[in-house]
Amino acid sequence: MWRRSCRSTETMNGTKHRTGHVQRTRRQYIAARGALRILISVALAPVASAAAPTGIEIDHPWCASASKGVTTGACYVTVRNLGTMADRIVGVDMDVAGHVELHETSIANGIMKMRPLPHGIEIPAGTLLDLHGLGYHIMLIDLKSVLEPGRTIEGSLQFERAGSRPIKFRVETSRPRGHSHRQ
Ligand SMILES: [Cu+2]
Repeated sequence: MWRRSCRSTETMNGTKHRTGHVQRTRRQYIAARGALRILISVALAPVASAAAPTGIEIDHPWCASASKGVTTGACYVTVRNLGTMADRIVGVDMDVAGHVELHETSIANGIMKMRPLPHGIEIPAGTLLDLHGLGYHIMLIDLKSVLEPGRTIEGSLQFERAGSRPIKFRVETSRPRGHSHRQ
């Protein structure tokens, strides 16, 4: 094991040294190209693994119903991270609204406040994130249509590691806890 790592270090140093020269023989050029190809495949490896299943499971995606004239809405989802590494929700896409944000609700001195979460929401490995239970919500701003109960709203959640996951939110009559997004 030690011998292998020692040898690979030597090879890397040797390649670095060769590519540092301006004038190279054809053989050296081919060797450098080969090294470059290996570097590219190493660089692509994390991207490939990010697209592979990461143990993210999505459960009960739903949006609160919103009648005609209402311009904002809220959607919720439960996410399980069954993987061995933390992941993070970094974005939400939903065509039903002009603008979509991840929000956190808090109540201070009896006044309800919402704040956007520009850095998303972390989901540590082996944990369950219930947006509804934690005071988080997906905020729909400038709703383009009525959210009638039973309707399916298509969208996607972007995860830092797991990538983009398509989601079908079902519109329900349940009201968001703590506050309403009705105006
Ligand atoms: Cu909000």
